[in-house]
Amino acid sequence: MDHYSAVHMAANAARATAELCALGGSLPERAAVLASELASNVVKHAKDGALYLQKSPDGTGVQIIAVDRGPGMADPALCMADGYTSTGTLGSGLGAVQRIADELTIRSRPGEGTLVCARLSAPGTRRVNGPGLGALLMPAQGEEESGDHWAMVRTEDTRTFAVIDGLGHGSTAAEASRAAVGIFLGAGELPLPELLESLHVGLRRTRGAAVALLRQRPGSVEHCGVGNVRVALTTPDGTVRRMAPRPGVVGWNLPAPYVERIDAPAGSSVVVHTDGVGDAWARNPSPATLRLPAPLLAAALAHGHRLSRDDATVLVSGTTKGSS
Ligand SMILES: [Mn+2]
Repeated sequence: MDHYSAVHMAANAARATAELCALGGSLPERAAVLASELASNVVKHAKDGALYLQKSPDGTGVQIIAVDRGPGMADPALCMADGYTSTGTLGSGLGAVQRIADELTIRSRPGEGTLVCARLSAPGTRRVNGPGLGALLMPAQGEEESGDHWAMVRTEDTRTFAVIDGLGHGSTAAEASRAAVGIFLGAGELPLPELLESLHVGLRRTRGAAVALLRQRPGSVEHCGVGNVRVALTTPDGTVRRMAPRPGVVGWNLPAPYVERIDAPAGSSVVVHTDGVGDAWARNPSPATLRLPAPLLAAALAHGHRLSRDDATVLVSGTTKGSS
């Protein structure tokens, strides 16, 4: 695709996504400008680049993620000053992106590429994403609808997540995972084993699903999962600790729910993904990858390890000292 049509398509898709996310006024147009600036950088300078346009994790707006393996920027802050041009024009346009976005997270490494997450929120919405929450959901190639879903219930210092992979893919899988989200949102403060039992009862008439439930508090994380949704805790010093689910299918055969609770040091992140993302990343990840802010770690895993024949969801929730 030529440069002009790729950028044009990105702008149109961003405008449409913003409208779907119920953003009004000038926001769809601002989303279009964000997407065209980011797409333009990817098309001009990068290889293996992509733009992901989705609802922000807290549902208050739209997020635009740009991923590439291009030349990278030595100094993203400098590139944001309008008028700055590096060799070529990599980074020009980022000044506009910074002015327009409500929240902007960028990491770039010369020779490796650039990750950008720009978010726009509806006016007056309490922004709860923060850089501490990242999520990407991608339907299998050729499917309109994802059979994966995820949801979050928050209280003051606790985040509870459900990540659901409806069996198979397409609309019947989506039916199971949507039902699970509905039940979860109404019961998200229950102890995790009871929550899993409720999901099991509620999914009996569906195809069933793999489900990971996580409860994240300052200093700790609990996991209760059945079926193949992968969960790991990553720390800034480069360790990855996996938390194992029980085999089974929620809605069909539920093993006795088992809760694993582990300490989560400050700066660690909970990483959850369905099997539409390969788990090879967890074997030998670079420390630079594990230090990425949550929205960008989600993007790097989703873009770099996606298996396009299945629905794919990646959720990353960071921890900060004493806060959620
Ligand atoms: Mn799957």
